[in-house]
Amino acid sequence: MNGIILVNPRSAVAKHRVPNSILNIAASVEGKYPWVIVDGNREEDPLSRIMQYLETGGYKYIGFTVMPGPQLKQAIPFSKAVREYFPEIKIIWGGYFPTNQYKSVLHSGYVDFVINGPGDHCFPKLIDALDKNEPFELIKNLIYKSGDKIIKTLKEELIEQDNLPELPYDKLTEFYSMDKYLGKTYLGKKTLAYHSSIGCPFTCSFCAVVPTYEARWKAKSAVKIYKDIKYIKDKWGADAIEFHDNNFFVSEKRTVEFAKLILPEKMSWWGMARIDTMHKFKDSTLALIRDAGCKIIFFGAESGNNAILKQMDKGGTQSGEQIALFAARMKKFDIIPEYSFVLGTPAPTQDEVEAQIDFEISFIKKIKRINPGTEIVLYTYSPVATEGSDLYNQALAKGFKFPEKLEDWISPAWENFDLRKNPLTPWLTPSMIDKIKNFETVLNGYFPTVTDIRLNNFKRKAIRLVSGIRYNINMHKYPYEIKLLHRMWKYRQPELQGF
Ligand code: B12
Ligand code: SF4
Repeated sequence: MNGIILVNPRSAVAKHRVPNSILNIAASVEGKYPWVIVDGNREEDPLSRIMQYLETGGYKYIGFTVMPGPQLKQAIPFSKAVREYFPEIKIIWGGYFPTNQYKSVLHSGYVDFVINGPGDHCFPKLIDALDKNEPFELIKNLIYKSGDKIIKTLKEELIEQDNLPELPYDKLTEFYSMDKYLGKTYLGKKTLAYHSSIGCPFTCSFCAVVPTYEARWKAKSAVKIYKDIKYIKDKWGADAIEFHDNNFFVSEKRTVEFAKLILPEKMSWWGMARIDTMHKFKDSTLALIRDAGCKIIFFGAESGNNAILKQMDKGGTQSGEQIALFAARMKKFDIIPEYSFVLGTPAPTQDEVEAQIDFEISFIKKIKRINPGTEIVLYTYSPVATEGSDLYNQALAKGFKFPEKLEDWISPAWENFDLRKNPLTPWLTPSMIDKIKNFETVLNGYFPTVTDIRLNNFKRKAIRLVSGIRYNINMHKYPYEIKLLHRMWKYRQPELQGF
């Protein structure tokens, strides 16, 4: 039998989402090959489940979707185990991690193929070729090893998203109930994760989307998105939506069309955007999307310093001034801007690195004065392998190096790198990392995130009270009492848990 096992390694301890990555892949082979899903988020012992399937003899292929970070902790040992006990099974990895780190993945010896970006056409073609024992070398979006050499095939044009097959939601529920995929969040009681577009038209040099999509973007139409969401609302009761697109709001026209369609459904929603793009949106559009349920939008603010924005290749027209103006504009429309900042980019001297961190801290405080409702998410700059980008070249020149062995990625140091807790960039000293982390603790104490639904009013007030003096007199060092409260009340950090 030529069945396919599709694995979503564990990515979160709670708040599980519809596993869109492997669901898209399942859709690509639906009706052609038998497939099963193993969701590490929903299984006590996913490896046993995989082994049970393999022992039936009905499966010849296993595909893993892999993001950096926690998913590697299952993807690596599970792939190794499959190779050891079932060496004839073809192992295929797809997703952001293997696309960006294909060398260490293929050199591991236990991954046969990497899907380079979208797998919707590439995967079924590869399975057809393997199944019929035909050549696979001309299939686009594929990376594989031939002897010691790594071969990358041509990149495919982005696929028209409305032409993709329907996602097999009903079949997914034969494996796992939909209930636990529609979790309680700040937005609603049953939150659906939906992905309505791929790629992004920009080329920010710290962003993993760039090497995969090379400044291209393709989206589903507003009508298609609405139909899918309506189906899930009517069938399983979804009342809120998290749009997982890298850049949901690229087109004002599509946004308006979608907002008009979803408005009567009374659902809350969230998505990711660029400040300069949305700052160009008409007032009427911003008012409409708020009426239609858009409560909060995630923006990559990155830096208040225009020279750093340039260094990051942020593109477009974003500037420090615009970031501040836009925070004020969002307040007027009662939409919460969730601004993420990237601290710790390289500079010629240590003093300049440090001065830049100080600048961002005071800039963030300025944003909070303009619109205290702005949510702040802090990241330290962790290089991504965007070959040819200035920032990545600067990182390499200063001695930064990715691990060569796949297993090294699950060492505590590289896991922290993936979680953007400790970037392992030689120019960022431990005291600078402490400075960023301490500020983050005090900031999160004084402005607890609204997205933490477990934090009741009493806890919010208590943490705010304890953190107030420190925040206001800039005394961020050694914030042990705030850390203690955060630990005691299991404070949620969007920067570690996703969003
Ligand atoms: C949902 C999501 C999560 C969820 C996980 C959901 C789940 N599966 O349970 C949560 C919130 C837990 C999460 C966490 C993290 N995430 Co995340 N996440 C995403 C997000 C927004 C959507 C993924 C998705 O569903 N895409 C939709 C599908 C259809 O697209 P796709 O995954 O690219 O799949 C296509 C191809 O890649 C390929 N493919 C993918 N898998 C497979 C498998 C096979 C077998 C094949 C053949 C093909 C294939 O084919 C698919 C169809 O074309 C992406 C950004 C994005 N828009 O994709 C970030 C993203 C993948 N995450 C990222 C990161 C860094 C993280 C974190 C590690 C850190 C962080 N702070 O965010 C944390 C880890 C924390 C933790 N506890 O795990 C980065 C990866 C960057 C990088 N350097 O590679 C991304 C790209 C966001 C970003 N722009 O920075 N994440
Ligand atoms: S705009 Fe956002 S998604 Fe697009 S390249 Fe820049 S950081 Fe990445």
